[in-house]
Amino acid sequence: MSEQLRVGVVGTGGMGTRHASNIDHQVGNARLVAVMDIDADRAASVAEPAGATVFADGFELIASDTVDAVILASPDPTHAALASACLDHGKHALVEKPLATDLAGAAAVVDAEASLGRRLLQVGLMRHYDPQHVAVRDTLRRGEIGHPLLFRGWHRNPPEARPPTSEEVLVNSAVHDIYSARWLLNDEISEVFVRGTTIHPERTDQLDLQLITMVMAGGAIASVEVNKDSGFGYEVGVEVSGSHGMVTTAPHHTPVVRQDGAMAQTVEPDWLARFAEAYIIEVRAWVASVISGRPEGPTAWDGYLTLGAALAGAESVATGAPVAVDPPKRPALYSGRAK
Ligand code: ISE
Repeated sequence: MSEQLRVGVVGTGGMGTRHASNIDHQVGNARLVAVMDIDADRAASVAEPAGATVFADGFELIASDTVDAVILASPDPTHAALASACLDHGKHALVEKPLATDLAGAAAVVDAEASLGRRLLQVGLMRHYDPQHVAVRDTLRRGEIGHPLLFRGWHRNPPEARPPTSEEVLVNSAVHDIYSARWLLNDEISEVFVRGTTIHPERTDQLDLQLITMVMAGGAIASVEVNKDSGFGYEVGVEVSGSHGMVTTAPHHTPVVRQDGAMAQTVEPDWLARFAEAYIIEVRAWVASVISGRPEGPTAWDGYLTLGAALAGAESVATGAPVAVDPPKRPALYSGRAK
């Protein structure tokens, strides 16, 4: 490996562009050497400032011996095949969530990595690096509020150009909250129940405001509100009630202005603004872990389990009933939980 980790980015939508820019400007021991996007002009505009090479094909970028490690930020349905290709080439990858869009795809990635016997993949569940979430985790791990009993999450989004299906709300968005519940409660999900409603009456089959309730194996309970068209911007937070108190993420990063008999605070417009710091911390930690050979952060197994719970949620939407989650045994490779 060269002195600086040579990173290639596949997919230059909002997220891939942010990762590429963070590699280029925020990480001293890495540089952006390759970029691929289905839109060649978009790829060129991201590659050009860094002097990176544009590839026409993601698999070619992964195979190239000019690339040490890869960030996968292409559309969700492409993640599993590209992650598998990284494993085939023995390359580390930061794979944006979800790991796959179907459970068989996620299982194939996990099986391939487990049979390699070493962790090459980290999944981009970036709340793991968000200082506000980390502060909640630290409070919980210090035992300050006793043992955790109830997790509450809220995840309110700006509208998207193409409104998501009910399943996409779970697989693309709620996977973050499912990960947060597992990570912060330090437990696994045993049951999922989802009720949804629609913000726009014409979209009767698209439940874009969902209330997800989960039962954890150890008996704690969790609820998450996912709203895909909040009408006011972006907002994510968590709150945990324990046997001796409660901990809540601090509110928005923006200042509160008092003026003319009113108090106002700007709401962040989207996740790129809200989690800007977390994305930098995440990519720095990923680069450091690749260089040191000590993997960290959310694993492919986390990607598999969060997707499994999200798909159980989709089944619950379809059947109107709670759905039990019963994952296979944790492979030995993933024996230590992400802290
Ligand atoms: C998006 O893909 C993300 O990952 C954001 O963090 C999330 O808030 C949003 O709902 C997703 O669509």
